[in-house]
Amino acid sequence: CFICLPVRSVDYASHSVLAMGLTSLDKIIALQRNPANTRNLCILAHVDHGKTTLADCLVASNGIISSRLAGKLRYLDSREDEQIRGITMKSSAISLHYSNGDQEYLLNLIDSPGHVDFSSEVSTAVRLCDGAIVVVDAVEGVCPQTQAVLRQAWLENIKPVLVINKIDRLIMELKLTSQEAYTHLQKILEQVNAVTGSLFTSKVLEEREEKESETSSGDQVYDWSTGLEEADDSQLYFSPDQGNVVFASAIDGWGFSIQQFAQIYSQRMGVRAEVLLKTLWGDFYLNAKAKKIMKGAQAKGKKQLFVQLVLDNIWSLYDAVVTRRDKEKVEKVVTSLGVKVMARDSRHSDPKVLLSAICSQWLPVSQAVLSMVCEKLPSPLDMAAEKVEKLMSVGARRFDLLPEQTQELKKAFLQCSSGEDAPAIVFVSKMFAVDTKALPQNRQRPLTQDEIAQRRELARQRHADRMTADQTATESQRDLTHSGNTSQDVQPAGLSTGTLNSTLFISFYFFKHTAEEEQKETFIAFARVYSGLVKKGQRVFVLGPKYDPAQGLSMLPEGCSASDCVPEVPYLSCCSMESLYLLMGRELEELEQVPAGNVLGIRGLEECVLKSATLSTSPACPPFTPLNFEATPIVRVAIEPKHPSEMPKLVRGMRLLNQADPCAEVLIQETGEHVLVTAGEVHLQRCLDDLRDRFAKIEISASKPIIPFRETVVRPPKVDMVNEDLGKQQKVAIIHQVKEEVTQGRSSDTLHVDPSGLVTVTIPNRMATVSVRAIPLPEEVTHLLERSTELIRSLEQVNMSLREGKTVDVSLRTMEAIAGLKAQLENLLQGRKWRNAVERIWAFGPRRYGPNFLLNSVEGYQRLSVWHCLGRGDKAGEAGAAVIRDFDNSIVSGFQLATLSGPMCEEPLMGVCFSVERWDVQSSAVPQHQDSLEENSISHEALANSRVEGSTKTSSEVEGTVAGQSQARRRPEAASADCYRPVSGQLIAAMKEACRRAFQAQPQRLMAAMYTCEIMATAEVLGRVYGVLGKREGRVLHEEMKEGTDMFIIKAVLPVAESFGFADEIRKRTSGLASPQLVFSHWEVISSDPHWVPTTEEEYLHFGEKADSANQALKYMNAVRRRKGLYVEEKIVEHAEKQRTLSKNK
Ligand SMILES: Nc1nc2c(ncn2[C@@H]2O[C@H](COP(=O)(O)OP(=O)(O)OP(=O)(O)O)[C@@H](O)[C@H]2O)c(=O)[nH]1
Ligand SMILES: [Mg+2]
Repeated sequence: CFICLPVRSVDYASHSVLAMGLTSLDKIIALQRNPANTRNLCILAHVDHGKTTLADCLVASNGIISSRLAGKLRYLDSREDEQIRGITMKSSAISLHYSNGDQEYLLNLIDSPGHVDFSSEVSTAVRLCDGAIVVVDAVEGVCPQTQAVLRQAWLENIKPVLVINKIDRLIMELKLTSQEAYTHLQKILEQVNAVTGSLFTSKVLEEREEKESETSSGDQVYDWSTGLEEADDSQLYFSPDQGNVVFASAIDGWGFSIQQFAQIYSQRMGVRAEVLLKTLWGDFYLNAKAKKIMKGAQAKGKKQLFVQLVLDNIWSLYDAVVTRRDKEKVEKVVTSLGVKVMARDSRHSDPKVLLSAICSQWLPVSQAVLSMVCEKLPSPLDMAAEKVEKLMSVGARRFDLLPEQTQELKKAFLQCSSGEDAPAIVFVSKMFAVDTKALPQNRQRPLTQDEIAQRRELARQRHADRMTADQTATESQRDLTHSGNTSQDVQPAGLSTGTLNSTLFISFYFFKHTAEEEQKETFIAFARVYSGLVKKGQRVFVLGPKYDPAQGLSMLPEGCSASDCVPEVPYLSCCSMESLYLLMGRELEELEQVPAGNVLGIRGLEECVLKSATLSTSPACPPFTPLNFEATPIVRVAIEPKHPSEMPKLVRGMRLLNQADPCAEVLIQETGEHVLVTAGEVHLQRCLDDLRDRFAKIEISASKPIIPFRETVVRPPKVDMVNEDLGKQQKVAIIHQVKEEVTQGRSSDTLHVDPSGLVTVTIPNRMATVSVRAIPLPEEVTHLLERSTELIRSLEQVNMSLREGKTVDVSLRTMEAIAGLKAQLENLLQGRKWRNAVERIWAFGPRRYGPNFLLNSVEGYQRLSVWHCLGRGDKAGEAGAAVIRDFDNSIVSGFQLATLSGPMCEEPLMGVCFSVERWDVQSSAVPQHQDSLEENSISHEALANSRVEGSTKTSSEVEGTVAGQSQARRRPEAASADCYRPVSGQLIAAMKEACRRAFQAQPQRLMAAMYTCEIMATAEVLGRVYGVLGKREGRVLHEEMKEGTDMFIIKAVLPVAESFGFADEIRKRTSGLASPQLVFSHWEVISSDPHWVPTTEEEYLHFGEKADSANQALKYMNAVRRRKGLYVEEKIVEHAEKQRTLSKNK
């Protein structure tokens, strides 16, 4: 970006920024009542493709900013750091007025950020809209975020239109001819359509599958194209002749759709506009002799109509004005176009000024874009029934199983009525903080005569008070100090009497002032009304994401409203909307009421809404489906105040930050650290700035980013570290060595490790033993489990409800997906080792849904499989050794704990199967009924005692699974029976120990989180990009040249651990030409063994005795251990040969 204006240096008042521009507030209020002419839309694109610049042009069309500044001001980037960095970091809305012919429209426009770190802000914007403008840079074409936003739009069922922006770059930078540019533009359209096409196909196929499974006929013939042919996709694609594409250069202020040119030329050429509309884009040419438009321009080597009639004009204008600066020609053009150019523009030293003065009158981009938006994007009245059902059915619940009253509400959505009897339904997609002083009610405005008089009177009185205070100062000095200490108890001045009056007034003032200081940020909900008319001060129900309308309706009296005193219902609360605002970019305008179909801001919800919520006057309303977030927060840092005494301020600040950001997570780790989790480096920086300047207002220090790792086991390697084939004998030797290490000195009478890696642990009172083996999972299985987290979670929920004897209303689709997962696992787990393994899966972990599993290989022990909800498992399986069944839960808990933090550096495990091969419990260990209660309580304690690294959230989750149902109750008699803890508690610990030892008996590896990134770079800087990637352990996946440009696109993966500062370094090394975006992609095993020591002569020679120079895994492991305060085994320098040689050489 070449124009960055720090906010402070821009004085908006002097640049004629008007809060409402040329449109009055009353006008907007009137327009709000007509949903047919309202459009809620957002601007989506890859980073830097020109969203905010385009928004500027649209905003300027309403006179809110001057059109000279459009594109330079970036009005909607209201934060200082947005202006400095030149990227948008939050989505913000503005309401615009547009008249098209005799129709007047209200456009609620939301500008969104394009940087991946802020993709959650895109989700919040997309949810509130019916349509979107997708912007694509004409040079860069479709980029990763372009695909991501198209997918998001698709998922939310919103309709997109396309703006191909920065066409000027094709002329000035790439220096393409108009013909080449046409081919280039065609390619871009193809790329965009390919993305939508693939989204559409996958949806049709999915629907067909659903239909088939519903009818489920025994048809064996598989016709892959069914559905695709019938489905109507004509509206789906972008094509200039459909009127859903605009070509633009937002920075120069021009843009057009082919409709405009069709109209211009139909008059000039005497051809019907409809004919031109169909032929202006495509392989048509003008046969001058025959005066006909003919097909086949390319074959005949003719210029396409689009090139001849449209592009050539623009190219010659740029040529005359910018390249040749040909005054005469320019004058001719100006007169022929009939535009007015001011003298100062034509004299300006920068020819671009003149250019944009001409173009923005000739082909104003706002006109082209806004008319396309009004014609092509749906109004709130056009909301599809499908979208409504999707919004209303949360998670796995089916729409037709919702209570009848709830299903009725669908009509309210579709009608979008603002009538008195329509229920109010509002969705809040995010909360944002504004400075309290900036709220309209606190804004400074000119004082009226009366107010001035009043103020004068007040000032006079204050002066008189001060005089009396001075007189009594000596007497009341003691009181002053006293009242200073107890200022909190002080009452307002008016309530007290006597000489204390003024001192009290002072301390009251002081108290009030600090309270105000604290409340500097006010939270405003970013929301949309879907039905009804919301009024200022109205009370509504706030429905949490877990609220169940069926439960709510049964518990609340009929016809009850939020203003009544309602009984307590889970996940339901009441709140009043204190103020309603029209969102005008950086300004807010107060409103009395807002009808259905509009975007608005609401004050007064900060107590009941954390980040998003559904509000309604009807308790039958279900909470909306959660927002689709694309990014996973992955960068964690621990935060401390510079001065320890400011801890409370930090805690409060972090709470506010958590509320104000849709994606940031704030948690307190068990170690007591306050941890902030963000989506990436840029996001982290913004959160820290916010914390420092707005929410905590203290100096803070942030730790280095905490990089997550995973621990896993692998199959024994076949080659050694110098790539020599490990002979069978040697291999055995090495394994023995490892075995020895594991067992050395640690093996005791309660622990036995056999050479094959089977670990047997006996509990202290010798009542039970358990034997476990760790087996690496095939890579595809790990990936599958990782991808299916949500599904496994639903599976676990279903199983839980079945165990409790509840019925569950899961959609058919979810059950099918579960069956599909099972089939896929069966498919992947082939071979003797895995025979029947999928049926025998006991549990997933950690947290019951992680990418590891526990396998039941105990002979003669049959238990329900995790798949029993599918109904195919034989119920007879329940019979078996009843003795050990009682302790089933302990084994699972032990496994959960072991997978939550591994032995290498207490990070979670991944891709490990723990197979329980033997498990004996003596029958005398079976508790009496009463004991079982106590046991549970102790197992709870055992869990709490075992220190689990990770957030408190995770450890409490684990506790909840095991001990949630128990109550701590102790019976002294029982304790005397056994000096050890009761068996189930011991078994948890024993199982955890067994898993850890079994893990250590295998070759262990660390797994690193990997980012993928796409870097666009020119040939000259390519080498340097490779250099930076290589230095940071990155790997290039592929490299290709972008057609029609001299740019290379490199796709690479890079460990998260090496990514900090990567984007900056790349930018510096390539002088700003390449700027990568990092997206979390997957986990990858680091091939080096952190426990490796050289064993052969070659290895010794190659790596030296300590062998830690090349061991990246060891470095990572030790760094994590050090951070967690764990023991780090490090050899200190024993022989300082190196230094000696160095000094000799000198
Ligand atoms: N040459 C040219 N540059 C443009 C055009 N439109 C925008 N730009 C420049 O592209 C850069 C990015 O523009 P923005 O409008 O901030 O892009 P954005 O899409 O809002 O970026 P994010 O919000 O950060 O995703 C700025 O330097 C603009 O001046 C255009 O039509 N032509
Ligand atoms: Mg922007």
